[in-house]
Amino acid sequence: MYKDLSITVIIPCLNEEQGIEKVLRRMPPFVDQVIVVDNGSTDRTSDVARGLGAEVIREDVRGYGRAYKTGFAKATGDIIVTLDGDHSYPPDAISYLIEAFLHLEVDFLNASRFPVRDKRAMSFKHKFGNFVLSLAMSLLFFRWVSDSQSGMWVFRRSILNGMKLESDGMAFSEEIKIEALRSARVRFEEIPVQYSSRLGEIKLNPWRDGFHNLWFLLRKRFAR
Ligand SMILES: Nc1nc2c(ncn2[C@@H]2O[C@H](COP(=O)(O)OP(=O)(O)O)[C@@H](O)[C@H]2O)c(=O)[nH]1
Ligand SMILES: [Mg+2]
Repeated sequence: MYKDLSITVIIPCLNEEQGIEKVLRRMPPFVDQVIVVDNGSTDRTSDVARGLGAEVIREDVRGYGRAYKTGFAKATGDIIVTLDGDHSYPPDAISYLIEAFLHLEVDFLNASRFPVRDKRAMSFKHKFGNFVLSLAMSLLFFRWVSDSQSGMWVFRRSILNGMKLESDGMAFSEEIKIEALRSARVRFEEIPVQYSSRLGEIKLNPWRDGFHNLWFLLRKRFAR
């Protein structure tokens, strides 16, 4: 519990045995429920996560977005916090983010990785791709968002009811922000966190996922 609010943390994982151990060891004690959603990892991700007290959910259909939707269905907290299992987003920042969430009186808080302080954390290609996608999303949805691809969010679980979340893949990250931005009931803000280099192997395919996410934005904006 954090100030009378129950907190659920959800972490999608695909072969993150190294990262998930560090993430879970640094999980703040006030977190009530930690859910790790695994889509068929072939390493020890599930065992490590279970050993460190997380609830491990198995989802047979692959995909970042699919993993989140499965996790949301099992979440019980008033507030949901998300992050990657690769130890690139700081679990130590969870209390800071919840404080900002309460202080700013919002319903969805996006943790922006920019400006990136750790030079090894993100390549120029990734920064550039991110900038293009964030600019496109900002123009299409009339609201400046500096990190449309961030995987760390804090939001009220109740806002999920009004959301139409269709992506099963990496585009899920921008889709949930768009759904938050579009809803008149949902107050949206963004603040920076420190981003560092991931442990283990990257699952994102920059060109494929980058173009797919751009196409997804256009469809989401213009498809009826
Ligand atoms: N459950 C699940 N997790 C995934 C899948 N693809 C990626 N992830 C996890 O989602 C997070 C984001 O992926 P990552 O490779 O770090 O992408 P990046 O942070 O955008 O560079 C990591 O914790 C991955 O392990 C998937 O298909 N299923
Ligand atoms: Mg990552």
